[in-house]
Amino acid sequence: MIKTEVCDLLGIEYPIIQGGMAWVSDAVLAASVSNAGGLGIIAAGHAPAEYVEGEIIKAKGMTDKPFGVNVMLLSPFVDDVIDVVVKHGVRVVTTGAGNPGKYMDKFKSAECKVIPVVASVALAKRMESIGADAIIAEGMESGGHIGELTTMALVPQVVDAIEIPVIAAGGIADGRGLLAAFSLGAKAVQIGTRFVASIECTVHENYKEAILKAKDRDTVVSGMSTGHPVRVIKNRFVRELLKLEKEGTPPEELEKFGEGKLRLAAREGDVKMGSVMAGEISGLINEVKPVRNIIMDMVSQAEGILGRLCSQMGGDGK
Ligand code: TUI
Repeated sequence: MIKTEVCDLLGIEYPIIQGGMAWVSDAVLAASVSNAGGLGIIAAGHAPAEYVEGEIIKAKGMTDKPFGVNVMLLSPFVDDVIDVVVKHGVRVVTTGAGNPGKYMDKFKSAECKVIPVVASVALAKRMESIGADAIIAEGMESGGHIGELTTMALVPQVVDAIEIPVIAAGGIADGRGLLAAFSLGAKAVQIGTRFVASIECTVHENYKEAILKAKDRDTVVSGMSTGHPVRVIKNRFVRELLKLEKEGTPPEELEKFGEGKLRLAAREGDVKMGSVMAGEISGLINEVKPVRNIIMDMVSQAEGILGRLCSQMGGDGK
């Protein structure tokens, strides 16, 4: 029942796109999401092009359904990553942490759909004008690198400013969030944190545990002073980082302190001294579930709410 133009655009069954999370969104998670009817995404993060190429090949062996790659524009390997994406005929690219304008022609001539993540109306308009196929409007409830506006404020303003479909991201983990996103005018949602706490996600068990344990106020934003705000679950690492920031430590030193910390948490399971990037919605997530159940539960909860709302309004929803 919940089908939108984004499903047709991307050739997927449900309007649910998996977030491209560095060190988390690998071929296994992406193929699981695609096989369950959403759009799986492999995250390039800061990884070299050879890693991304390996994951693309692996995902092709695990699913016949479409999947995408998230290109993190701050990566030193961004040009090589894009060459690999184009070479392997990846159908969809999402971009993060910057303006993908200079790569647009390359994607377009490879018939690759481009869906930039934006945190402002201005960038959404610019992306539409240079040929983006859809836009992900990501609120600051999200984990990882974030903008300044909340999903509730950002999404309807982006929806009103552009014609192409808008995908809502940030703070969405169940059917209530999915339906709320539709109410704001979004045609799909991007889901990150909820998919980390899935059976198929290959991240270290300690990382999943940290999300399950987190309560409503357990995430914090570091990097406000350096212009690279990042939302993480509170731990010793971020307390030390925030202390250094408060003391006026130069940005290069702060960057050095943060280097390798996401990998440390996600792959090695050091959730005390690592960077546990996760969204504000972590407090809502209490169970590790199969990807398929996450998607089906979201869809059926949204349909149930919609049905009840319609009957409250006089039987046929009119
Ligand atoms: O990219 C993300 N989230 C991320 S990337 C990442 S990798 C990382 N690893 C270690 C340390 C720090 C980061 C972790 N999380 N989300 C997409 C996103 N893009 N959110 C916000 C934006 C954004 C912000 C400003 C996009 C464009 C923008 O402006 C660019 C411009 O030129 O106007």
